[in-house]
Amino acid sequence: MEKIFSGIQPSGTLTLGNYLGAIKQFVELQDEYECYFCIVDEHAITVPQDRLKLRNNIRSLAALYLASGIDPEKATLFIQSEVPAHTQLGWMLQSINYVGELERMTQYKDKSKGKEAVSSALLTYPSLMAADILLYQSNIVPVGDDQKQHIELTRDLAQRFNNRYNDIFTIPQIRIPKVGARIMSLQDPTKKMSKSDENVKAFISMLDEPNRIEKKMKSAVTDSEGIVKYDKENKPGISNLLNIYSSCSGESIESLEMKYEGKGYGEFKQDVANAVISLLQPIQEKYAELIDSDVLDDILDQGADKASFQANKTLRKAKKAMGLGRVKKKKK
Ligand code: ATP
Ligand code: LTN
Repeated sequence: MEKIFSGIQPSGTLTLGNYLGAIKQFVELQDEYECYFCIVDEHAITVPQDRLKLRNNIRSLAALYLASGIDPEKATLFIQSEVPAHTQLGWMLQSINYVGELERMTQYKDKSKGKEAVSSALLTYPSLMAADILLYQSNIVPVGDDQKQHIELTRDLAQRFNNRYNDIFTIPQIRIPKVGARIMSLQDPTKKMSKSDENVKAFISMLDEPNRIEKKMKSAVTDSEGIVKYDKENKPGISNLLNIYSSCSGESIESLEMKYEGKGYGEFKQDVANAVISLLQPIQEKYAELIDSDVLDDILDQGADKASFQANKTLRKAKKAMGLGRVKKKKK
């Protein structure tokens, strides 16, 4: 069975962008592939985090994965820092990852821009991400559009390692959803919707209450033309809302354009809000049942065991290929 790996950072409450770009496809894929879904807490600490908030975000992310439909009978759900092989292979991959290629990563450029203290982990983040993926011999990595560059680097690193040492790693392929791959900020539709955005009006959290969702939709930036039409260049706000509506409801963008012909933005925005609310409500109900349950801990414990077993197999091979550690002498 082909393998899948993907991760989400516990750097805030998940947004509608995370759901439509990532989790929604994870749920669809778990029936056909051996899946590993990870809460990448070691990636989150590449920028400063408050320790109590981080703890809460980790647990909340685990509950949201499950509430969205990840089935622990089918997929392995675990926390990155509970499987030490990730940082171990991450370090080894740093030794073949060039500073020049790391400095070219747009995520690094964006997150370090204008900051006085930039951690070295923010720069070497892609080596750890490559380790995440390669440890499980993943064939496919489902992610949103923003992660393309990191996956390309992962492929380069796997090939470099295989050529230089031994053929250990499977070369993974990226999988980007056809709709919903890049949900934009509601306040600046030229920027992606991000859970760590300082302006809370810019994103819809998966845990936002219905009236909050309505308010955020109403204040979403659009244009003054008054025509509901998909045109990414000239109407980025409306195009983003159409994309959200289509991803939530399953209706095509063309049929939505027809439905709103001659109608104003007010009615359109209200309907987008309703589509988002009906998508999120059942997830929020399940989340409320899960968040304080001990079932969650059992699932994460089992997930860490299963993941460690697979990850350690690959780690042993990679260490041997690089010449790390020792070969024990046979006892006489
Ligand atoms: P941060 O704001 O902390 O950088 P983020 O919200 O960008 O986080 P990640 O944890 O980095 O989210 O990403 C988790 C997954 O969600 C990735 O597969 C990513 O591609 C996807 N994703 C993130 N934002 C969006 C978005 N706006 N549209 C579609 N997919 C997204
Ligand atoms: N870098 C990703 C999160 C991430 C990931 C991964 C995604 C860490 N490790 C492995 C896919 C596979 C992000 O910032 N969205």
